[in-house]
Amino acid sequence: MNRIVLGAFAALLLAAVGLFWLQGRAEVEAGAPPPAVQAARPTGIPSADTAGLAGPAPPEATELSREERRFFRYDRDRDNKITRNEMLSTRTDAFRGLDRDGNNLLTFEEWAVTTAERFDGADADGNRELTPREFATTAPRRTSTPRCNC
Ligand SMILES: [Ca+2]
Ligand SMILES: [Ca+2]
Ligand SMILES: [Ca+2]
Repeated sequence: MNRIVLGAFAALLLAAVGLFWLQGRAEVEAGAPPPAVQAARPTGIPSADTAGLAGPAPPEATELSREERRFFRYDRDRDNKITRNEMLSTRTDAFRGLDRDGNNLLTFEEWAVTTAERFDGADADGNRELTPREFATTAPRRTSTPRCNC
């Protein structure tokens, strides 16, 4: 008899647990956020019908005239005026290249440095004179490719 009562009690207990479980699950589903809507994924390469459409023109810089480019080459501070120093500053690098001792004075030797170096290079015996043979080494080199007379 006890077994029957115990079995019935166990069956009622299992039914109660099952009912409780089902009810708890239903409450969780009711409080759950709505399922995310799956956006339709594009397939293949996107395309659009652009016939008859035109986009905005891309930006373009205004073209400077040849004279404006020449002017701005000298106008270093872009104040639309060329000072004497700005005009002469274009010659500074060339002057400094010749002023070997850096004293801001240009001697004849410094000014004629290319010719002086060519003489010194040609004077093989170092006697400060060039023979015709030594002088011949100062001739400009000819290019091996013939010039086109087109
Ligand atoms: Ca200026
Ligand atoms: Ca000097
Ligand atoms: Ca010589």
